[in-house]
Amino acid sequence: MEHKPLLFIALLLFALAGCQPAAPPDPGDTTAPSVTAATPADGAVGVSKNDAVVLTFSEPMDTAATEAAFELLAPDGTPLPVSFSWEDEDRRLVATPAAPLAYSPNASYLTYHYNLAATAKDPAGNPLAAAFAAGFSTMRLLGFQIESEAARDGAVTSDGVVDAAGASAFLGDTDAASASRVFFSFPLDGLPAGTESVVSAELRLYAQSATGSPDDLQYRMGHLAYGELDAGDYAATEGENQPIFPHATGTWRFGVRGWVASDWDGGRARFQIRLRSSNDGDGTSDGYVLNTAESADNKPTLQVAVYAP
Ligand SMILES: [Ca+2]
Ligand SMILES: [Ca+2]
Repeated sequence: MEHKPLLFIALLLFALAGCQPAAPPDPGDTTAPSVTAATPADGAVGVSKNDAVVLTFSEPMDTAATEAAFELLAPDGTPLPVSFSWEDEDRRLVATPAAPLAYSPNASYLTYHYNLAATAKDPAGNPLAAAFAAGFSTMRLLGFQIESEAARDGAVTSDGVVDAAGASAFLGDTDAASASRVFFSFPLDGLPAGTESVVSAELRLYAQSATGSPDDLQYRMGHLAYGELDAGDYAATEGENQPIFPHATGTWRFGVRGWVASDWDGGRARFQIRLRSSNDGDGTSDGYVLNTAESADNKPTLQVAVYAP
């Protein structure tokens, strides 16, 4: 008989220790939980393909019931598989799509929806005050034609002559020791704010005529940032440059996605290039006459497609 109180205390301690990890629902909680924040916000545009849906609640939630009440719907209404995680002591639900979201292949919006039914509840069993619903749109593929900047395109010769105002610019050699290089500059500040990536970029130049034997020379195109056009740009240090093989008058097309993307991603205001040639030393002028932005037609252009809001 004398041992009974000790045994009771031991059992009580054991029971308390066993109970501690699982806090029981608060029977006094009669307050319905609510959604206090949600991203992407209803009506958001330009959502990235890897973004998760995040719902923040006014109190910790019954995670199983809340996950069961959630759905993410594709633009055609098909439910999409998601994986769930919880943050802030079960007050914030992160629903990550199992596969990246799709982007619109044109200027139309692709709109996704997500819903949380009122069967979501807190641990005391109080259901959500009201069902929650929102819709958002992902990035769109948008195309732009950008014209070369008249004040920044033109020719610079090895003799230091700068011509930024002419309606044409000569690419080639001028005598045994001299040559002329051409420059083009395309502003990127017309691309939409929030542009996520440059999908494609094609440079279109127009050679209106040829001089001498242009095929006797080799040509290269270099990526550089020359700012305003001045005499020092003739020999300015360029980044990457690549051989080009024009071999005819008419429209020249060059894929320049990597260069334009690096300018955009680097926050630069414009995409600038220089074309130059070798000198065959025959003492006569050889090369091509290219249109500039001052030309009446067939202006130099950059055709760009981007993923943007
Ligand atoms: Ca010009
Ligand atoms: Ca020559």
